[in-house]
Amino acid sequence: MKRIIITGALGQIGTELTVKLMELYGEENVLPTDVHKNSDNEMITSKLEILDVRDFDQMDELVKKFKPDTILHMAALLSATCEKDPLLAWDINMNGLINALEVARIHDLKFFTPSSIGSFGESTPKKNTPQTTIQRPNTMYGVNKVSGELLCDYYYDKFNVDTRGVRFPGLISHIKEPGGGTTDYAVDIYFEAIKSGKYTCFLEEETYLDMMYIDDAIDAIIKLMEADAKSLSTGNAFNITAISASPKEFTTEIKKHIPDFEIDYDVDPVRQKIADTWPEQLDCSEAEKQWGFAPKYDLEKLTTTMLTAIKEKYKK
Ligand code: AKB
Repeated sequence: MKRIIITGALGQIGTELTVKLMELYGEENVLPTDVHKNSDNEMITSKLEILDVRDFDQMDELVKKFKPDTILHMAALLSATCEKDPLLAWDINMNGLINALEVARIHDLKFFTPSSIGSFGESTPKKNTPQTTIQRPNTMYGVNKVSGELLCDYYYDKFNVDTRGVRFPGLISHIKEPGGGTTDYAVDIYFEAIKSGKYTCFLEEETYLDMMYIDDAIDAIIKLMEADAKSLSTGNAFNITAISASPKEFTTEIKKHIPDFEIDYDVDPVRQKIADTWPEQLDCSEAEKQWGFAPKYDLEKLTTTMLTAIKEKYKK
């Protein structure tokens, strides 16, 4: 990657990814885009171009002007939001994706887009979930993610577009909060632990899901995009994860820092139903073997990092 355009640059992943890319590749070589400009991150907003990913002409125009060699397509609605408005989810997630793939085909760009643990379903093996396995999700988000994986494979086979991607677990960050995801509790719990010392969780205490700290997620994107194509059997939809944990385990870890921290449960049936169809622990051996995926944060290190950073934020 030398010159990069990003969609969804103000989203949960996009915000930190854009900053990291600007540091690594130079601010002048990164073009952040999003559908709005509401952020206090000057580094991003000063360069940001407004782009609705459903508008192919607008995307094509920006690519013609900026002349990137890579597009990182991050703009998407998350799982719980998709269930509220499935047609809007299809419109943004699928039409946005095919537009990004088309500009990649026409302008010969390297391409990245994230899939998710949401691409799996009830009939998928829950533990040690293989790289290639049953994918029959029953959520609109899952349908979008599986379709997206197939579309990326299609563009790779049919048009030789260098499409790459990973299946992300729940991502945890203290800089930008997620919006509308099923795994969002794993971010909220840290903020509430610092703000009020208690948290009401919307998933059941024994619900295990894959999770990862945002720095590991961003390293994974960059590592995969920089990997030699010859070492990859497929570029798409690699399983990756760092932590498999439940709300109860997050609580135990937080209590080591804040012994009086309290949790109770008010389960949201929509998000619980989604979580119950997702795996508990992905097998990441293909990502490890093919491009050296190696996350650095376990639950202990993640918890110390999150609590320290959030405490600092609220001191100001
Ligand atoms: C969500 O919960 O929707 C996302 C995801 C796991 O894809 N964080």
